[in-house]
Amino acid sequence: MSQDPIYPPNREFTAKASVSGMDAYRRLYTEAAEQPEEFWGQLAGEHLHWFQKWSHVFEWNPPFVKWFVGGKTNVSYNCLDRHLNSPRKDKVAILWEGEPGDSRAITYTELHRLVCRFSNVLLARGLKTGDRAILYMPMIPELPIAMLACARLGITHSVVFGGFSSEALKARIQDLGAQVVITADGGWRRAKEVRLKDAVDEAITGECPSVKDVIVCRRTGSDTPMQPGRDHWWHELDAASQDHCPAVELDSEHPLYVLYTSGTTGKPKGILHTTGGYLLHATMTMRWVFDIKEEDVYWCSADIGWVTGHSYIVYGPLSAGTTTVMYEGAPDTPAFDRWWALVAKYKVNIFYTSPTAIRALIRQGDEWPAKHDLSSLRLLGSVGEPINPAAWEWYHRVIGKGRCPIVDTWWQTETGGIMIAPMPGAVPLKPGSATLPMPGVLPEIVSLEGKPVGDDQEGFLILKRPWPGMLRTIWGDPERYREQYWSRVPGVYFTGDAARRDKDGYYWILGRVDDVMNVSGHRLSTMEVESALVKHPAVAEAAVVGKPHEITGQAVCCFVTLKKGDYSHDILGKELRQWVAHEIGAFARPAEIRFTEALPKTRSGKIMRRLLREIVTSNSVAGDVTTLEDMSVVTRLAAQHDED
Ligand code: 7RM
Repeated sequence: MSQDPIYPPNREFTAKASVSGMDAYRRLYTEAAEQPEEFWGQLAGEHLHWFQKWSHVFEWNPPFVKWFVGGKTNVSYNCLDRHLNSPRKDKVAILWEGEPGDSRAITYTELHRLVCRFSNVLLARGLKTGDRAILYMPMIPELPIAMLACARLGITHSVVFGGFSSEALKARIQDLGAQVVITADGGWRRAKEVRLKDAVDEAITGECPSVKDVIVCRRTGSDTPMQPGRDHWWHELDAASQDHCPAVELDSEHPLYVLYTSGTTGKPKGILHTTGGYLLHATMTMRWVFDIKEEDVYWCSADIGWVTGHSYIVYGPLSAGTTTVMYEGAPDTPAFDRWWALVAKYKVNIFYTSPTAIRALIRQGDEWPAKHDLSSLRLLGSVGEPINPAAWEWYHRVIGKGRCPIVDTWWQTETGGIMIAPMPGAVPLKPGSATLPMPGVLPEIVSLEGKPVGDDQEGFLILKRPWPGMLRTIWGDPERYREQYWSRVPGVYFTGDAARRDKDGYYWILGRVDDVMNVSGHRLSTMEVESALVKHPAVAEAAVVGKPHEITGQAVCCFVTLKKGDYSHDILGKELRQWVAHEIGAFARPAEIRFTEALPKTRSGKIMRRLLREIVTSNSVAGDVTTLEDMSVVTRLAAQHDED
């Protein structure tokens, strides 16, 4: 294996960083590992407000954990009220831009007022602590307002991404037993209206007896039928509401939210996060990983419908008193420079996005970012997938102008917050590696028998200790929780990811375990081959799956999209096979290269390798495809196979 390039933190960044230098990182890490009670107890006291102090920092009855046992706090109070007695009261909390170009700057004082008013609306509808709300909304300020109002009252929310169908919405409403659905007439995406209220009507009419009220925010102003008695306009309820609403003193383990995520079966898992531990995890990682400063403008481009938006658009940033940017629409509307225009307009200092988005933008060419002044940026982040070194280098050079560290953050819906990532003023970066664990995170790479593997050996990534933001259970299914996460390797948390650790202790995430191929007895990650392919100048994106093969066990099958240009598929196909063999080894030489216009992706941007695997294996597609962004891609890929 060739020597990995290393980017040490630059001196200017380190000088101002809240954690400076490796010794400071190691001190934090060691303290958290050796004295977790003291470590987390001190941070919780310092960084969060408590109505009542806890009696124990944590209580671990595997696989169930409680953090800050007996403590009373409130997430909404921590994100809002506590900032109002400080200079932050007039600071912008949410800097929002709609896709059509409308915008709002909402200060902490104003956000607090809006959240209190909406909390009173919920109270007036008869909702109370312990009830559940489904939020099915576009990326408008009313979404975090509704989340914070629920949190204020102890109503457990579940945000359902606005791109989910009415069927997926129905399943989530039913599983959660929600009393209220909060939605909007629609939202704007690629200049088209996404009709949300229609989907709600389709989901609940006659099928969701738990739902008593539907609250509808007016966004697009389009014609929206309202069912008398059940449906209410947000602005009409708001007009009868008031500004004052105290935050309820909640138990530290009170259920804050449930977020549904796809598992290996068709039925989505409701991941439960609770109050004190979750908020501490989100707040501390904002500081450690994003090195957040009082004057920073911070932008995470995710959708709030995914966990990244929960922890790093809403709860983490607001708890840390940050100005958080929110953008409603698509990155290519009206043109491919929309994001860069926003960075320049709002003088964004920290930008956090996904490798998939980066690769899509690479494909459009460097002229788009070149049109805008990106000099406000000081830190870049990546999440959601392994970032291939070629995309990392582009992000670093073309967006960060070589000045900005890139924090590659590994975590999951289940972990609640960032788990493995560099502290940018301390940890030297290696493109493609999420680097080192956060304090309190004890990862290991093991075989299926649970034995640690050696340096540079591929294995299963597990976590040996509970952490504050850890999921508490799967909603309504503690057995599935135990079985999914704590039984594969008994007694430890099974991430479902493969990884290796190099001799410097750096973690290299190789992707989901089910994405690992075995070719002639060689373990080979789909990601390794993809990374090799996208290094080729003609390739925009690649997705690789193992195809059953008589002799070698599996053969490498690649789906490739190309950058603009004229290519002979015949010649390029041969060249790419040779290229991969050269980059990784002859055993990795792809059996097949299939050129395609697009890859099937989930709406959060993850390539659906499972679908591709089914296409190469059986040429048909079964199971849950509700998270798929564009089903037509799959139909086309399957059809292409028929022609082969
Ligand atoms: C935050 C989020 C979780 C899965 C996880 C990994 C993959 C996420 C990275 C990554 C390599 C990263 N939650 N993943 N971040 N792989 N490097 N920095 O994405 O629940 O939707 O997905 O995503 O496979 O298990 S998630």
